[in-house]
Order: sequence, then C-alpha cells, then structure tokens
Amino acid sequence: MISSLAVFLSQSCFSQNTASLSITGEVAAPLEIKMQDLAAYKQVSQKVKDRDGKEHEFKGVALIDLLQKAGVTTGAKLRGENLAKYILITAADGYEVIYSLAEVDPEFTDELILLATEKDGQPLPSGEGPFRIIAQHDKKPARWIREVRSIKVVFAKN
Ligand SMILES: Nc1nc2c(c(=O)[nH]1)N[C@H]1C(S)=C(S)[C@@H](COP(=O)(O)O)O[C@H]1N2
Ligand SMILES: [Mo]
Repeated sequence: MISSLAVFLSQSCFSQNTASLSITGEVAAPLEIKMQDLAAYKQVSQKVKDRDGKEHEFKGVALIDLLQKAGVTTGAKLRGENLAKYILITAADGYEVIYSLAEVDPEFTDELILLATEKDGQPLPSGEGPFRIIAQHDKKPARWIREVRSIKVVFAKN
C-alpha cells in the first residue's frame, strides 16, 4: 500500500511539477514553460474520440497562446515567407510531429490545437503527460503527441 503510494507520487505528482517544455527556434523570446506557468493562460477544453472511438475531455491551453507569448509570427505577421514556417514537436520517447504555423493560427483555421494537461478531470499520467498535443480535427490521433518536451519553430524555406 505504502509502496504503491510512493510509486504513484513519483510517477505523477513529482514529474507533473518538475517537467518543463521549451519553445525555441524562430521565436523572439524563447520560453521554458512549467506546469504552474500555464495557470496564467486561458484554460480551454475539447471533447475528442480516441483511436478506439471512446470520448475524452482534454483540458489545457491553446498552443497559439504559447506561441504568441514566445513572439512567433502569428496573426497579421503570418504572411509572405513566414508561411513557410512550421513547428517541430519532440516527445520524451523521441517521437516527433510537425504542424505548419498556419495549421495552428486561428486566422487561418477553426482548428484549436490544444496543449493538454488534463484528461477527464485528471492530470495526464506519466507516459502521456504532463503535456500532450490534441488536434480535434485530425481524423486520426497520430499527431496527438504525448510527453511533449520541446517545440521548435523552423523555417522550411530554402
Ligand atoms: N510521444 C508519442 N506520442 C504519440 C505516439 C508515440 O509513439 N509517441 N504515437 C501516436 C499515435 S501513432 C497514436 S495512434 C496515438 C495513440 O494515442 P493513445 O495512446 O492515447 O491511444 O498517440 C500518438 N502520440
Ligand atoms: Mo497510431
């Protein structure tokens, strides 16, 4: 009983509080975000179906809000050569996915790409969290990258 509690604490609470996420690359102000920093952002939630068709409610912050804080070219600045920028997201297990900036920017899309920290009212468990990307309009969850560690804004232009 006591040992299972210790395992629970070390796997969830501890890592939840210490893990951080970096935003670097083509940004005006690189960010190192910790769980507690996210409280300053608007909280949003999204109901999505997982690969087994089961509905879950994810809660977190809009990825666009974090990119704006880091001074990424979004909104009126997302034009011309900036449309050749994308974000490369890397997870703890080495899994990587990209989204173009225009796929994240609400001036281009009704998609709301979420940096989720909770699922069905609970913090994301180890192996999934503390940070996970959820994109409700993707028809399969392959880009819902778990255990996000870094986001790099990259210029694809030659
Ligand atoms: N870090 C990480 N995230 C990942 C993956 C992965 O291998 N590593 N696999 C993706 C794929 S292919 C799918 S289908 C979904 C599965 O999500 P689930 O584990 O919640 O069912 O996670 C995605 N996110
Ligand atoms: Mo998958």
